[in-house]
Amino acid sequence: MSVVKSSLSVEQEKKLLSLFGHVRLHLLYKASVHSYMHSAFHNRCDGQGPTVLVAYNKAGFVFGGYISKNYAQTGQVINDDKAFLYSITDQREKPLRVSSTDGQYGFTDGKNGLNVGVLWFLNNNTSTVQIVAGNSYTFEGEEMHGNDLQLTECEVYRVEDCGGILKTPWRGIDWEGYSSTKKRLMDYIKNYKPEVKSVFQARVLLVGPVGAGKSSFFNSINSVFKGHVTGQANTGSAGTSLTTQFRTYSIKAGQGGKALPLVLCDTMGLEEGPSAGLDIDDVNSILKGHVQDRYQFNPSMSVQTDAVGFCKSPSLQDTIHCVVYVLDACKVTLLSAKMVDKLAAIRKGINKQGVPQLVLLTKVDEACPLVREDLTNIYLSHYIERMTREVSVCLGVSQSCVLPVKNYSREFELDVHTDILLLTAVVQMLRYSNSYFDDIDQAGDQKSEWLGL
Ligand SMILES: Nc1nc2c(ncn2[C@@H]2O[C@H](COP(=O)(O)OP(=O)(O)OP(=O)(O)O)[C@@H](O)[C@H]2O)c(=O)[nH]1
Ligand SMILES: [Mg+2]
Repeated sequence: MSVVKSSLSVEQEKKLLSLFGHVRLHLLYKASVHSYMHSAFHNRCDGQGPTVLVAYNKAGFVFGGYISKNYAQTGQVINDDKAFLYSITDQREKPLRVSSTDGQYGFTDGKNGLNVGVLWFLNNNTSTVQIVAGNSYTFEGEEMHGNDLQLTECEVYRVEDCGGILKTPWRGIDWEGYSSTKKRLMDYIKNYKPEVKSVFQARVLLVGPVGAGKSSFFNSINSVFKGHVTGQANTGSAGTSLTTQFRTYSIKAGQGGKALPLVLCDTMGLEEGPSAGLDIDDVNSILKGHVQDRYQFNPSMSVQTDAVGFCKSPSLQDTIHCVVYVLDACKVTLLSAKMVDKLAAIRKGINKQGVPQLVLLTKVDEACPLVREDLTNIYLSHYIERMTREVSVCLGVSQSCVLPVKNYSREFELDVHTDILLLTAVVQMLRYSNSYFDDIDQAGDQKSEWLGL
């Protein structure tokens, strides 16, 4: 699975977004990857609801059209009074926006690409924009595209409405006294003691699709306790999992400080295919403590009992005390049926072992423009609230188990609001680990049998 990336620069994206309310853009189609063929475009863009076409030319113009209705290849002229053409250049501070002078004529829903007003993109399966007769959009060619109709790239994005700001937060947090909140959360973590004598550190397993932000979460927590942004675990974007070893990360409370009573276990990412990425048997072996630090996963084979790094007789300290599903908030609505089934099967196995489970919803900054502007909007964001609800339904956990966070990804310096969300998530992980220890305490000697140790 290759990663298709937007060609919009940060500045261009900002200008494009300024044409809408609170929306996020999801890239559906890119000509340099999927070709200029109509069929490639329609396969990816039909039935997707509101979309915006983004065309690029050598003259430096980014221009195209927004339509608020589905492409469906009806061959009809569609009444769309929200449709518009736009143009962005480095020279212009604000985008040019041209609405239809006649709402009756929004765009033509043909089989041969997209025709908004006089601009016909992908006509004849080529990168040349055709000018066709029609006067419902009025503009100067020089202003719209610099009279350069040869495209260097063409993309289509689904435009997703994020909703606005809620009147009351959907979850409470003390942003006001933020420095004392951060200290209180850090102290809780430093002073936490597992409720079972033989265990010194709660072991929390991070599982989730490739690129969801598992390794970044460890880096982020490590950064908070180090006092500056660090990148011990490799992170990034690749088609398959960047993390191929099982890693158990201990975190020190400051430079030269004591190890925290927490171990974050980072795994290879989950993939859709049956014999790709981490699988259900791997998760079971990890849960029971058989897999040691730096075990090298083989994506096409489950954990091998005779491999280096396989522990035959694990102790309670080696087992997993809390599982955290890590999911990208931007991709919640795009989780494939195969991935949902895989997660459900993993969850079933974990339920059997009685290990508490939480969900970490990452990349909230990318998912909601209001949160990107100001992280303290997180519990006021309609969109993030909706995503936490959707995730809870999808995985069958309660909404209170879903923890939205922003990992450190491109920053050099710490930010106190980012830290508070990250630390809040860790505190929940420790509390949930405690409920596992409570169960063990109550079960007494039966515990080994339960765990199958
Ligand atoms: N903006 C933003 N980017 C993030 C966030 N979390 C992770 N990223 C970025 O997402 C990409 C993937 O993150 P990783 O931490 O490598 O993901 P992973 O789950 O460990 O992926 P694999 O090891 O490949 O399974 C990286 O480029 C990160 O910088 C976040 O909260 N916000
Ligand atoms: Mg990773």
